[in-house]
Amino acid sequence: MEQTLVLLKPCTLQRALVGEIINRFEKKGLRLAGMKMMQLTDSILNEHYAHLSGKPFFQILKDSMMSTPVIACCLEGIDAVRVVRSMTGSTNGRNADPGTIRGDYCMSNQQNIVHASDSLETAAIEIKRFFRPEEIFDYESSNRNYLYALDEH
Ligand code: IDP
Ligand code: MG
Repeated sequence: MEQTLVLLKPCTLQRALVGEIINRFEKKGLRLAGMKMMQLTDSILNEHYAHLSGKPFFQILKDSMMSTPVIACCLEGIDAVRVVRSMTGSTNGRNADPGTIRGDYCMSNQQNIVHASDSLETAAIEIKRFFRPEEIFDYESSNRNYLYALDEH
């Protein structure tokens, strides 16, 4: 099973969409392996958004991500990284396809509801960045044989 990291951004808490977004992932069949509220810091955001450090919006992005706590989720499933990215949609909510989270819930390029890991390698790094090992849970799920066929495990 793959694991991927999702952050529910401050805009999602402010707009009271936390339950609705988590509901989408749950309904899809992704399993929560970890979830917590946390206040992000400049240093974790410098790491997390290092690929954007030269961009003019870098500071605004970091300030926005620190404006309230976020909800960090570790989601698990077969092909979870790709599935969650496709449910998330394009970065800019105005361009994201209807039916995706960003396409359905936002109008912004930056206040775009969720962060989602973009590759298996990134997901492993990001889960470690936001969770301690004991905060990720491997528990029995009774519906596994109904979420997946026996030969998909
Ligand atoms: P992603 O979240 O779709 O993976 P990235 O390029 O990794 O997109 O950018 C990380 C975050 O930085 C985006 O989710 C968004 O909040 C913000 N961002 C990216 N590009 C822009 C931009 O051109 N203007 C403003 N904010 C941006
Ligand atoms: Mg990204």
